[in-house]
Amino acid sequence: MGIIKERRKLNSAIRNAKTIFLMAHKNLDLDAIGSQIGMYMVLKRKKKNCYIIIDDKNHELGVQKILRELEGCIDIIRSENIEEYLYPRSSKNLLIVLDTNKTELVQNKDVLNKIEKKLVIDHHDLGKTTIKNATIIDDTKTSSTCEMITNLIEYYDVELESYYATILLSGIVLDTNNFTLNTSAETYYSAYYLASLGASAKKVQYLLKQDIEEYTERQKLMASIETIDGKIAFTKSTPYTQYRREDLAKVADTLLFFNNIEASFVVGRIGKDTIGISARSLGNYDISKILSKLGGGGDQTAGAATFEDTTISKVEQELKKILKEEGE
Ligand SMILES: [Mn+2]
Repeated sequence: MGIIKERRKLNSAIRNAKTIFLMAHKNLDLDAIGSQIGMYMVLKRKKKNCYIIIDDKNHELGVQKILRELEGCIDIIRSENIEEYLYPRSSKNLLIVLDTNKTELVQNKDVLNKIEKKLVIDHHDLGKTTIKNATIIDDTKTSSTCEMITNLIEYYDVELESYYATILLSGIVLDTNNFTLNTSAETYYSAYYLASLGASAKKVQYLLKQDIEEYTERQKLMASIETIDGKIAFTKSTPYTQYRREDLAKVADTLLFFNNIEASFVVGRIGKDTIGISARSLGNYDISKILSKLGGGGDQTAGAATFEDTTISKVEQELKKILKEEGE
């Protein structure tokens, strides 16, 4: 309930704002879009002018379904048109950044300069690139940004249609991998609260449904898992298949489910000349420390790195060298 303790920060940020923009990270997922939509509902109830900024051109299936189903119900704008929506007095505009606190990860960095007053609501670790000059509500003990927003909805007794409750629940289900990661009693309580508002578990499963071809491609990565010191799971793709970053991340998530595995690293091609690593840990391995040695980043439990003009096997060698040093 960290966000409730810090509600004064939230209230003082929104009190004087006439127009509020909500922006999340690039490659929206259900926690990002869910927290934006939930926050939109909280702010509408407070009679604020409110816009959701989305620049992504492609969306994952669940996000795509939500945006299609909510077409016309919420005001979504692209960042390039933001000038049309800004309140004339610049001090009356507020930007709320959700589900990330990192400058380089937001939908569009320029927006950070166009709006002076900023509030970050997030559950990831802070770091060197955390957005500057912003009020920050960051609760790393919470499963998801959707859980934080659910706390607000309950606290302010916001009337929420069941469909919106379902969207928030889907964000929690996604970020906890079906209540298996980062799940506390409060996470279950939030799920209970959303269910009491009519959230549908069946509809959540519909939003989380995967594309069968993408699933098959990811399974290929599961065919060549090796373990390092019995605790680290490693896998890599063939040079010929191109994956999306989130596919590598999903495989890294899955690898943590195996007995004794404490950390996972997945290497694959993510662009014509780009190789990516996605990594996860249960907490005993510091992913950000390991990946920063390769020019990547993240936090204790999750991170990624990107390499240009190299090969999968070279990246594999470099990574394994660092893992060996860490293990010594
Ligand atoms: Mn999240």
